[in-house]
Amino acid sequence: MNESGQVWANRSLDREERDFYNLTLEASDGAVVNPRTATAALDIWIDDVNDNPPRFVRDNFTAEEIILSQNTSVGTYVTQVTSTDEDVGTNAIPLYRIDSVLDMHLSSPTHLFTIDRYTGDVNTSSTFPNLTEDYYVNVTVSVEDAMNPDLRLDFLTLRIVVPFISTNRHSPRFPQGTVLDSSVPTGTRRGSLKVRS
Ligand SMILES: [Ca+2]
Ligand SMILES: [Ca+2]
Repeated sequence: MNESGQVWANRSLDREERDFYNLTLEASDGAVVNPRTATAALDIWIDDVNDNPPRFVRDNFTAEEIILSQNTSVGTYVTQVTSTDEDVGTNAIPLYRIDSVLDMHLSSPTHLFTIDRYTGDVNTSSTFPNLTEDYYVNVTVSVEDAMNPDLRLDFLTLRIVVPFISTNRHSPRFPQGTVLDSSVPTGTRRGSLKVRS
């Protein structure tokens, strides 16, 4: 503070570090003998600057696979991605997008999933193709700062697995030449009969 009462910051202030200061100001008449003083309180709140990008919360996704049924219908909820932003208010609004989709055949079935830009909800938007083996697809989503798209994007890859389940279309049958005889002698030991399906 200078002699005219103007208050200055000695260094840059960061709301994320500290958002409130309570200063006590003292004025003196400068008398050598019996100086008279007065005090006043000054509260200072630090406004936020949008200087932090949103970052994905990764705890649930770093190592886990999301397993979906082969018969999953269109519009099925898959998961919700979330993020944090050290800023506050409108400076902390995230926008989500699907950045890329890549399956095990190195094709890009972008039609399979959608993401809600505001909530981060991921849903299916198509049925899965007919499978002959387990199907793996990586869905990479991105998040950006809604009010400052120049800030760095963050990315998160969801690993989705659709297990192949064989349809059981054949009834079991006995091997050719098997003779079925219901007249089993008393005392015959319990055994087993192999069938093929
Ligand atoms: Ca800030
Ligand atoms: Ca921000």
